[in-house]
Amino acid sequence: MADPRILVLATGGTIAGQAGDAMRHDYRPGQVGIEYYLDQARALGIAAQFTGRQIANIGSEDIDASIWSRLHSEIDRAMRDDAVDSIIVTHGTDTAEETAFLLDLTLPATKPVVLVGAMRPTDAVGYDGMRNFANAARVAGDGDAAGRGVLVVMGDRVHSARDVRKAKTRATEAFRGFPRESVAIVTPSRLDWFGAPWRTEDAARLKFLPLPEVPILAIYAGMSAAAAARQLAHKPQGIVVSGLGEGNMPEPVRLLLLEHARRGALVVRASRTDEGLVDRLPTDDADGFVAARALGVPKARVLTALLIANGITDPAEAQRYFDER
Ligand code: DAS
Repeated sequence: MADPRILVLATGGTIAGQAGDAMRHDYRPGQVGIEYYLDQARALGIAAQFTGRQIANIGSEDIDASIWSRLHSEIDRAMRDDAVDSIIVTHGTDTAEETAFLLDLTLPATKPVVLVGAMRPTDAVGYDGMRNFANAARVAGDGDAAGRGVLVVMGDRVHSARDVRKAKTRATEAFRGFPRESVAIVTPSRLDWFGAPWRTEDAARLKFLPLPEVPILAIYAGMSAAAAARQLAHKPQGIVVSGLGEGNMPEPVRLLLLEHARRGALVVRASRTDEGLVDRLPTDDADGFVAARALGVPKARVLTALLIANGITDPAEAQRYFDER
């Protein structure tokens, strides 16, 4: 079988970072270009034909709409290009979950799209980027990787874009998944999937459109409605509540959010806790609220903004997108 033809789109991050001193914690993301790891990948003898394109070279804390737009159009085009079998995106880890989920929602699942990063810069003792990249190439080149949407490969695990989040600040196994911890285990020499592809439809679920601002209302013990009102004074089209427990909030804050829902804002109850389903409450129907279900706050915000951009602001219709897997 011919080697897979993999398009690699680089955006920067620690996988392309340098500390200048292997023993120092300090480093700068986005210091080396894409050829750095394509040369290493070729030297390792990874069985793939790589084509590289530098989209950006930033810390992913600086990812923005223009980079997302470039990434989306490059991948959408590659999906239709017979000379490309799969796509790898190298990316910082801080916002990997948002980029992966945004692309997962707005691209077809006909070819593998694998996002990969690193927790240690290229010149650190124990640099993990090349192992992660070799793992990503193994996943991207696998005949069973299509039909799973965007995947994130970090720390010998393969996560689905919908499940994944960065859960640790510095460990090399920094990423977790919920409700599925991961969908495969991968090393440079082996790949074991935990189940069959689940994205049987090959169309994108939503259109990639400019995203409205959707603030996150972080609830804390003793929060007043006045404090919440000050953060929502600009009357946003959507609000994601980073709620207590299963998306709970003080009653005065709920009454305030009721007013925003009644003026047409899409109000989504998510949770500040690490993991757990936020299910619909009997009061949600009357309040016009949406329950985030398995989505944590950052991805609930991505989906809420994308739904509004696509003109989906009816709570019942929006709920269906949060209920999907
Ligand atoms: N520099 C941060 C980023 O680009 C961290 C990283 O890449 O791991 O997201």
